[in-house]
Amino acid sequence: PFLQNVLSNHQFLHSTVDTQFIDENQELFNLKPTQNRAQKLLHYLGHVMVNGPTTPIPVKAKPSSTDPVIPSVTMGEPPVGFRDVLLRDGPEGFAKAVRAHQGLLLMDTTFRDAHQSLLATRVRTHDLKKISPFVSHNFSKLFSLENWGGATFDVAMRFLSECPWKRLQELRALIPNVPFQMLLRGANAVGYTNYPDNAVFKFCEVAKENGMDIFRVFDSLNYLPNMLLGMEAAGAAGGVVEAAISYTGDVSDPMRQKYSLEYYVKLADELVKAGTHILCIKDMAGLLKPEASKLLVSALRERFPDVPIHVHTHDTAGAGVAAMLACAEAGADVVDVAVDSMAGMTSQPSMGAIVACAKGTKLDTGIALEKVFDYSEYWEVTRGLYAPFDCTATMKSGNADVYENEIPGGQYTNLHFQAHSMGLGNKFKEVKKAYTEANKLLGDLIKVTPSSKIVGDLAQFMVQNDLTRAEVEERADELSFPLSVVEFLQGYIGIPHGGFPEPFRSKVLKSLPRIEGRPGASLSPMDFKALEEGLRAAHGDDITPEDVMSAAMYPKVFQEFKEFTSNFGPVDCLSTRLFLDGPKIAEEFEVELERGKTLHIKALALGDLNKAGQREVFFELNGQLRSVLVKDTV
Ligand code: 3PY
Ligand code: ZN
Repeated sequence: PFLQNVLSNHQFLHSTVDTQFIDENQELFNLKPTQNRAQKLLHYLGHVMVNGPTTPIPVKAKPSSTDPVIPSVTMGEPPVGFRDVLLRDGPEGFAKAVRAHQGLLLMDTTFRDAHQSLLATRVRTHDLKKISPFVSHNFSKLFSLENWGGATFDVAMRFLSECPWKRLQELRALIPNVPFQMLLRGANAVGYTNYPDNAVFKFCEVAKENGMDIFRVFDSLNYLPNMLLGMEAAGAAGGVVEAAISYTGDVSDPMRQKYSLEYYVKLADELVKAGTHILCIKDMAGLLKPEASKLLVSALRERFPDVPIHVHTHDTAGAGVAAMLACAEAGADVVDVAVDSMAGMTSQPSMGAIVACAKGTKLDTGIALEKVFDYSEYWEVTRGLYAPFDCTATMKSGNADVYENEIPGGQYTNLHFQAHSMGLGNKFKEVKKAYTEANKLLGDLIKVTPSSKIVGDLAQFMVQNDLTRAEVEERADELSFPLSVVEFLQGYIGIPHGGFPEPFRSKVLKSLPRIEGRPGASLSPMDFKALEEGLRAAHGDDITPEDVMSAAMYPKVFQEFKEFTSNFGPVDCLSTRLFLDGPKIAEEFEVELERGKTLHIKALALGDLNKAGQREVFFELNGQLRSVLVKDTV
């Protein structure tokens, strides 16, 4: 780099060089690390060896040292699957085929919601890719594979330093026959707040182009105008629209009137009228008991004989298998499961259990149980690599208290982690109680991202300040509430069923402005051209339309992700153990940068701390000695 600096120096090129040249041109010493991918990866590995993991680790456990065995796959093309039907007959034809199918269909959530709920969304593309050919060859009977959306988009860039679009492209290439499904947070797309309408439309368009098939669209308040916007965006992109009614309360309890059977049926009417291809009940907290399943699904089945019904749940209380079988009995076409070793607790119910229970009945899934065992074994060992994020480090079981606090699966584990990281395991009970109270304060909401975060923020505020519901209500005009709570009351994410809680809202907001109607309607469109130009100026010319969408959704996270990879290279090529923990001294390993380009690396030694607070880390790279200097920040 020094020589390059000299050779590109204006004075050096255009004048006689004398001995003062170097003294006068100190910028020659701005030595940037070389642009070589291998050297950048050594820099990353050296950094992890000296300073530990770059991603926040919630529990002390280390990644397991056992490597997963990839089950063998037969040669040749995978069998025909529902994606072939979709490509041939379009979304309407696909919906008809689903409805006409005999037996129960499954969506596998292992690639998305299961690890979002159990492993803090940390599963990397590296491990998803390895098992993808097996899924394609042995699970061609799946209705879909959920592998994108929800929190995966944000976490991929923020914590895994990998591109979420590349995940989609790579999985698509490996699994051509099973439809891919994503979770779209309606007008919030894959974020936590409403985006301008054109951003939601463009997002769906680019997602579809990159291989997404089915868009499960929900709104965290079941606010119809937001849902319709998301449905329109997914439909305009050519995707299968699966409008999802978020479920809360208990339709089998006559005492719970706010979210009654009539409420859900009326909402379903609107979604079917708006042309949804598939109707989904999204039970994000796992509250749908078998009796409620029977009531709700049979009411919808009777009213919409031609619309496929798809049910999502979480197994937090442990009743997930029973509930999904009850849904199927009552006429649901598809239910959500995760492979056994990634199922249960706050994740989805077990695939193996449902496949086994349905076998030989009219609900037979046609899936071979032995293949489920192999799939599960891969995930059992792979899950060990994510031990630092595994909720089972502290949480030992599900809990039927979810029927009371109604905390969604993913948030349940998050709050549990948070309570434990405060050093007080028994604080969790208090947080859950406060969550129940905070929900009542806010008027008994549908709770799912982002409304669930608002309730969680208020709960934490109450715990931290030792406030009861009555005290919060009484002192609402003087307390300084979390911003998310204030913005919710201003109408930033839409209008809740039954309206905002009064007089609480007026006391909190005083003269603050209120948004009337759908929030996105008053946001000016996003200027994609300007955004793209800004990105090119900041990061160079290889900005893709996918990068523009990443920046549109998460501007700061995207910028940090680009900076990270420009320093540390393609860390997504590293195995998960190396990514999280770095190599041990004397460890030899290979890193495949791309097909046919593999690095052979050996970690040799870690130098002593020098005067500048750095350590030199020595490697052998393809037989040659290399070293990197790393600042020791520990
Ligand atoms: C998400 O929005 O990420 C969810 O999983 C909601 O259930
Ligand atoms: Zn879920």
